[in-house]
Amino acid sequence: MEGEKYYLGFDFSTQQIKLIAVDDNLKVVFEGHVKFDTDLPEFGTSGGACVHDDKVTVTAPAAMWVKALDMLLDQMKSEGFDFSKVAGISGDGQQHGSVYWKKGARNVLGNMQPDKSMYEQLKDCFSLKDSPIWQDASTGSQIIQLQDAIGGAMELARLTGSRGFERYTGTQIMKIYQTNREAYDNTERISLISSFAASLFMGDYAPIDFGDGSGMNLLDIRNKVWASKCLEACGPCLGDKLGEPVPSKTVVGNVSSYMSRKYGFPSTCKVVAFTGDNMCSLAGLAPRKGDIMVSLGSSDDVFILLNGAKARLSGHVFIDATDTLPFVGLICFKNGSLTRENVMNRCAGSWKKFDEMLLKTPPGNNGNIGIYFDKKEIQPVAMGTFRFNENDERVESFPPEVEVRAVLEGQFLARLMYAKLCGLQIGPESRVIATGGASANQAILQIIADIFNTSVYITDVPNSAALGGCYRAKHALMPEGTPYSEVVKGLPEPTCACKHTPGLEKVYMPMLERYKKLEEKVAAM
Ligand code: XUL
Repeated sequence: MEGEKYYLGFDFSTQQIKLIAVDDNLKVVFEGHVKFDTDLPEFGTSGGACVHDDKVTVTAPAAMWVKALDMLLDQMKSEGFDFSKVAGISGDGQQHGSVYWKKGARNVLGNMQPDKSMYEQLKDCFSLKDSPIWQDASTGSQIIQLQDAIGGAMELARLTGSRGFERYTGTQIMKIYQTNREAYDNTERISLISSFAASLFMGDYAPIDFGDGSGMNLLDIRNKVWASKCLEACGPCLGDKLGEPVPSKTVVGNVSSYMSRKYGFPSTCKVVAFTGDNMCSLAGLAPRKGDIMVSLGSSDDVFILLNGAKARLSGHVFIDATDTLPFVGLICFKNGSLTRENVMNRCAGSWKKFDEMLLKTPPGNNGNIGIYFDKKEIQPVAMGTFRFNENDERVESFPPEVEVRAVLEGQFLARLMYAKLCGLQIGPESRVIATGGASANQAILQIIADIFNTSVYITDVPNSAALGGCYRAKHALMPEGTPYSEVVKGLPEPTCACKHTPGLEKVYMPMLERYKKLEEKVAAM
């Protein structure tokens, strides 16, 4: 292809499809989105999802995603986007969700006619109209069955990177096999939402990539093949229905003739494997080795790049989609900003006052430790507020200035403790990169720096998942062996927001040990 080239990144997230197009210098040249609830109200979703009567089954209609992509591409066309410049497409999907293509669907997918929409042609191609998504929590009994078949939760974590989780695809598939045998038998291919999205561009079944494949409890993450014991436990002939998984950097095919004829993509335009939203978002943030990504949102997420995968019952290990290091560790904490905000409202009334009150107590809070789980926490599985004095005795309340420090210190000691359990080693190269709403709060950043004993940087990359899709598309089209860092080298660097206070490790390291014991106590309560 001569002249200017574009790379497209599509983020099939829970609430919308977001698209970003960049040029060869990674400059954003076009953005678009379709929001499911408001742009496609006929599907009746709320936040892109349908919660069933039992409250734990959560699905989204697969046909809605097809219609949304039609709408987005039509919108790009009508706004004059020049599809002929697109050299590569990649993207991501909300993790764990699965799409069930019925027998004969491959044929329809490969022979779509440009005078009709994809929706018209594909809407009846799904053996299960409602795809389970990551918010589903209905597979408790299947988790027990899968873990029993593999030899326990720890063995499942060793093999696949995570113990059984309700949203993980393997047990979702097992549930469909057990409760809707007809749909299972009538399915010729099971895609993840990511590989389903890539399939729409290719006009054929795109393979599942290693990154998103690691969120299924089905992939042997060290040998990068389906774990046969897991497949057997979840459903008959499952390997055939899933197809072979591939590295995330794989060019899975060219765009379909439908895409070229209808929108004017060059027939040589490459489709690069789509991956999970978390891995793609990480690709958009372009971390370097040694970075600890701390996303401070309604939940807090900690991502670390790892050389090896340790088996643990908390957190998740995924295969890295950028090949910067072999693995990515992800630990998700349900009690993030909202919990901090509750304490702020109760004790200070404003963030300004909260910051002032924080200065009234020294780092280490004179030995007081608080654990605040307003919502049922993921690790440990516990709920409630637990306050301990310097003698590790449980107390009913703290003075307000102690409470404001306790919520932050408790939360970030937990983040550090679980990151270490996941394999985090802090060295001279390490830095914390903070993102998300609360990364604007300097006092919070200082506590993170002091607890992690390293500098904290901030970066603001809206739509990092869609951008990660663009960068990954470009990466896959570069000569074999080009490191990902080469693709993203021109991007703005995160800025240093604060340095750690020398000497405070003497306060926080013993406190981390105490926190660990107190949390164990809380988990056993
Ligand atoms: C990760 C997870 C969510 C979804 C939706 O394990 O379930 O982050 O990927 O964003």
